[in-house]
This record gives sequence, C-alpha cells and structure tokens, in this order.
Amino acid sequence: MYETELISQTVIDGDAERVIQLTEKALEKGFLAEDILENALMIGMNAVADKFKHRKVMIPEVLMSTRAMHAGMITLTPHLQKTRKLKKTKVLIGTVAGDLHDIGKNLLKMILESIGVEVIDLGIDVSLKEFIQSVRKEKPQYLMMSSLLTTTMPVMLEVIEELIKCDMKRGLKVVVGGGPVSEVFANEIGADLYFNDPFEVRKYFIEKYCTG
Ligand code: B12
Repeated sequence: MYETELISQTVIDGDAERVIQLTEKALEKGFLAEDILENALMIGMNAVADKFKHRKVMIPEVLMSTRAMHAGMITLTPHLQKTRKLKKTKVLIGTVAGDLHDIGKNLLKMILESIGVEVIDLGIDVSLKEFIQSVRKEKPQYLMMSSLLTTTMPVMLEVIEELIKCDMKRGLKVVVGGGPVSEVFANEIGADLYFNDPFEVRKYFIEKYCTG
C-alpha cells in the first residue's frame, strides 16, 4: 500500500497514534504537507463520511476517525507554515449555533494560516451574539461561517441580517460553506462568497492578496 493510502486507511480505522507516526514518516520521506492533507487525510475522512451516510459505521467510529484526522492535521501544521507575502488580512471563523461539526472549519483555518492569513477562531456552536460582538471587536475583513446541518443553516441568515441591521456589513465580506450549503443558498441569504473547497479559498486569497 502507498503511504497516502495507508494514512487514509488509518484515518478510517480511527487510529490516531498510528496516523501521527505515518504522517511523520511521510514528511521525512519528502511528501509535501499539502499532499498528505489533500490526498491522504481528507480522502480517509471523506470515506468515513460516506460510510456513515450508508450506515456502515456508527457515531463512536466517526468520533475515532475525527480524532485521527485531527491528530494528522496537528502533525502537519508546522510543515504548512511556509508564509507567503500576503497583504495583512484578518478572518473571523466559526461553526454556527447548534452545530458541533468542526473538521471542515479547522481545515480551512489551517490552510488560511499556512498562507499567512490571520485567523481568529470562535470555535463551534457560535451564537449570533458572539459573532456580532467578535466582528465589532476584531474588525476582520472576512467573516467565515460553517454549517454541516440543514437545521443550523438559517443561523447564517440571522447573522447577516443582524450585521446589516447594526450597520456592520459594509467593508466586511461574509463567506459561507459546509456540507449542505450551496451557492444558491449563499446568494439567497446575501453572503458575499461561497466555496465548498478550502483549497479554492486559498487560491482566492493568493490571487487577491499576494504581494510577491
Ligand atoms: C464527523 C461527523 C460528525 C461528528 C463531528 C465531529 C467533529 N468534531 O466535527 C459527530 C459524530 C460529533 C457528528 C454528530 C452529528 N451529526 Co454528523 N457528521 C459527520 C460526518 C460523518 C463527516 C463530516 C466531516 O467532518 N467531513 C469531513 C470534512 C473535511 O468535510 P466538511 O465538514 O463537509 O467540510 C468540507 C467543506 O464542506 C468545506 N467547509 C466546511 N465548512 C466550511 C466553511 C467555509 C466558510 C468554507 C468556505 C468551506 C467550508 O471544507 C471542508 C473540506 O472540503 C458527516 C457526513 C458528511 N457526509 O458530511 C455527518 C453529518 C454532517 N452529520 C449529520 C448528523 C445528522 C449529525 C447528528 C445530528 C447525528 C445524531 N443523530 O446525533 C449529530 C449533530 C451534532 C451537532 N449538534 O452538530 C448529518 C447532517 C444531515 C443534514 N443535512 O442536516 C450528516 C450529513 C450525516 C448524514 N448523512 O446523515 N457528526
């Protein structure tokens, strides 16, 4: 089995310790951190998501895989930090109220930080009030919201409406994403940008803010 396949399988198996060992070994062998992330860890986690959908695994197994994925991401983080010269950009990010899913959000955070974007992470289950207070305090250029549940998607609309109501929307780009979120939905709620892939977000930031 190739290194990347082995790492994917180990994420599926939910063995965090072994994911760390294999990730370190792959880095030593010269694999790029970005490749390990995209072609090993994410493939494994997506396979788990698929199995969950088809009821081939249950929540405890999903949690083991989440832990393994997270362990791999932490191992990769220092190797992704090859900061490019980006104009100073600040992003506020969080998973909306009622929603505890954070793998996609953490992945996006990690990818943005790897290109030198300042990311303030509000975590999971972030209330409307917390979003508004943090935007007021931090004055970011971007607010990124993640939702993995159809039941929590409306929170994104509430946040945008409140930002407009408090006259805080000008100069702030709202970006939305997560499993059930689509471009159509993003347009409907008045979000400025929608991406389903963090690597697309990276491309957008490099094209827009890279100074050399
Ligand atoms: C892992 C997981 C969990 C874990 C979460 C652990 C964690 N720390 O995140 C646990 C076990 C806790 C969990 C719980 C639940 N889950 Co769950 N879970 C998943 C699962 C299997 C994988 C999600 C995942 O991490 N994928 C991997 C990452 C990398 O992908 P991602 O999150 O989609 O993010 C990608 C993009 O969407 C994007 N992205 C994400 N956010 C953002 C934000 C921005 C701004 C941008 C630009 C991009 C972006 O970037 C990522 C990389 O490509 C999905 C199945 C699926 N197909 O998605 C179900 C799923 C999301 N869960 C589901 C459900 C129903 C639940 C529960 C209600 C289950 C239950 N009966 O208790 C609870 C709810 C808990 C809560 N209140 O949030 C449903 C949601 C159905 C729906 N449409 O509403 C899904 C789709 C499973 C299913 N098919 O039924 N879950």
